[in-house]
Amino acid sequence: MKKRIFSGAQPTGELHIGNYLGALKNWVALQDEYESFFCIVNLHAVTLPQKPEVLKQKSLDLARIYLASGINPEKSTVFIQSDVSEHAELAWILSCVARMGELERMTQFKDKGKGNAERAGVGLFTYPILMAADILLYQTDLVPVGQDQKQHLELTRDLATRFNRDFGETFVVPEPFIPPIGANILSLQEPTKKMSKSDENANGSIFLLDDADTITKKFKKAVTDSGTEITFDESRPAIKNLLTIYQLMTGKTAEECEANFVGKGYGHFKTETAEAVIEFLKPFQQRVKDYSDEDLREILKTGAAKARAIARETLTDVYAKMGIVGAAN
Ligand code: AQP
Repeated sequence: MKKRIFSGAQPTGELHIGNYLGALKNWVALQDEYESFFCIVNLHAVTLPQKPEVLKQKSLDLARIYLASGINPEKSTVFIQSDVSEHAELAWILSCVARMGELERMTQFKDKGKGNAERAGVGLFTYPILMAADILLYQTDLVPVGQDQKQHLELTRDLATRFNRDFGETFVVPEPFIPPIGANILSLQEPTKKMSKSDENANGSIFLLDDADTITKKFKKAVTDSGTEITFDESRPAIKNLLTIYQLMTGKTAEECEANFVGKGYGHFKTETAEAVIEFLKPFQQRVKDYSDEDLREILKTGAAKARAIARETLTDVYAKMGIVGAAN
């Protein structure tokens, strides 16, 4: 039997090359080896305010991005989170297993709640519990994510272990898969923080659907460090970030990348990196046009049916172990 992977992205804003390099690229690479579940996590999206019509369309658009990235619906199960209500049910159960103190330590809540816990939504606070439910429902072995999700994964493991200890062996305790390169692509404008969909400064992110002109302009405006050398130097995060993007887009080794820019200036480096990104995104942007909303709905319906069957099996086991048995069954 193949081992399982589960991962997802929120249908909020525009996906950027950080999402692709940190997550989607690895999903595509792993889907042959693993039984794969890729979810569009629209219940996570509403932890921050969303416009209903936009959220609806974005959910379909994200499915389109998954497929254009190379997710094959014949091999992988692609579905929308809200189509499988077991996610919300298990999240409730796990919220009775999690501790306040554990959630208070989550740095993403501190960032997204802007340090104002009084005003932040409760859903934003319990977001990692819903994420744990997403993963544990499918008895997931491996979770391919970017660096920013590592802490949430650790909480997922803790909740699974605690539940197994208290109620008997129920959940597979999942392992994270965080790529050695590309797990934390930084903003082009503020290279101390990650590239982000919700960044107010759009120049910080290269979106997967940006046109060539926009990409060129964003790289031209990218912040650099002092000095002139173009090397993978930890102490110069802006240059290291641009070089990492160049490396992942061209498939060159680190040595080849550094050698390529010996004696060249930042202007040349930015132009060549922009060109590499534009070239890389060209076929992807073409493939995005291949799927109609109708095609996507069919794929998502099939995916949800398959996901639901597995999710229900896990939840039935959880309820039985906890003695949650209604009069109807
Ligand atoms: N900058 C990044 N570098 C590498 N990986 C990243 N991921 C996100 N940002 C980077 C990974 O992309 C996957 C899907 O992310 P998400 O939709 O759950 O959104 P997020 O993690 O909250 O980050 P975003 O895309 O920047 O959105 P906002 O602005 O809403 O926070 C995840 O595996 C994530 O690790």
